[in-house]
Amino acid sequence: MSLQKRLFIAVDPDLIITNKISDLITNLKNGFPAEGFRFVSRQNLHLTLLFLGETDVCLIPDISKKLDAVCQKFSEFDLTFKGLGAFPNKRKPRVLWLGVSDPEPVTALANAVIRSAGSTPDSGKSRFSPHLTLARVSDEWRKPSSDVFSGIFSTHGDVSLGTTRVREVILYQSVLQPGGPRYTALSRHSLQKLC
Ligand code: 3AM
Repeated sequence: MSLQKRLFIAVDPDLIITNKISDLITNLKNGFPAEGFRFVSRQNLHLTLLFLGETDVCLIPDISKKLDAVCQKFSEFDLTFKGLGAFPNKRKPRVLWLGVSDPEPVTALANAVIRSAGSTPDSGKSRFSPHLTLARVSDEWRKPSSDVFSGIFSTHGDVSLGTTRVREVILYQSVLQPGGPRYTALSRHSLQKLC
C-alpha cells in the first residue's frame, strides 16, 4: 500500500491579522456559550484554496512544481477580512467563518490552483468561496432561529479586521488528532513581488 498524506493548499493571514482574528475568537468565546463550538486554534488560522484530501506522497513533488508554476503567474495581493458568515446558512450554521470584502484576486488564484493541482478525487468538488473558518458548530447547537446565532451575527456580523498582503501559497499536511488537527507546511510558493 502506498503512503498517503492528507493535504490542502492555503494562504495565511499575516501576524497582525492573525492577532485580530484571535481577539475576535476570544470575544466570541466570552460572549457566547463555548460548548457548542470548536474554535480553530490560533496556529491553524488559514484560508483554504483547495482541499486535496488523502494524496499519495509520491505526487507531492509534482504538486509543489505545479504550485510554483501557478505562483509565477500571480502577483502578491491584498486581502481584506470583513464580515461573519456561515455554511450552510446563518440560521443553522455548521461552520462559522470570516469573509473577505475583495474576493476577486484570491478567487482567481484559487481557480488557477484548482485547475493546476486539483486532480485528486476529493479536490475541487465545490465552487470556491473565499472564507476563513473560525469555528465548527456541534450538531445539537444547530437549532433553527437560535438566539445564540442571531446574537453573534447582530454583534459581529459586520466585523472589519483589516488587510493582509498575501505573499505565498502553502501546501499543508493535516494530521487529524483527538485534540484538533495539526497542520504542517510541506512547501511554500512565493507570489511575484509587487514593484
Ligand atoms: O479552511 P476550511 O475550514 O474551509 O474544512 C477543511 C478545511 O477548510 C477542509 O480542508 C481544510 C483543511 O482541513 N476539508 C476537510 N475535509 C474536507 C473534505 N472532505 C475539506 N474540504 C472538502 N472536503
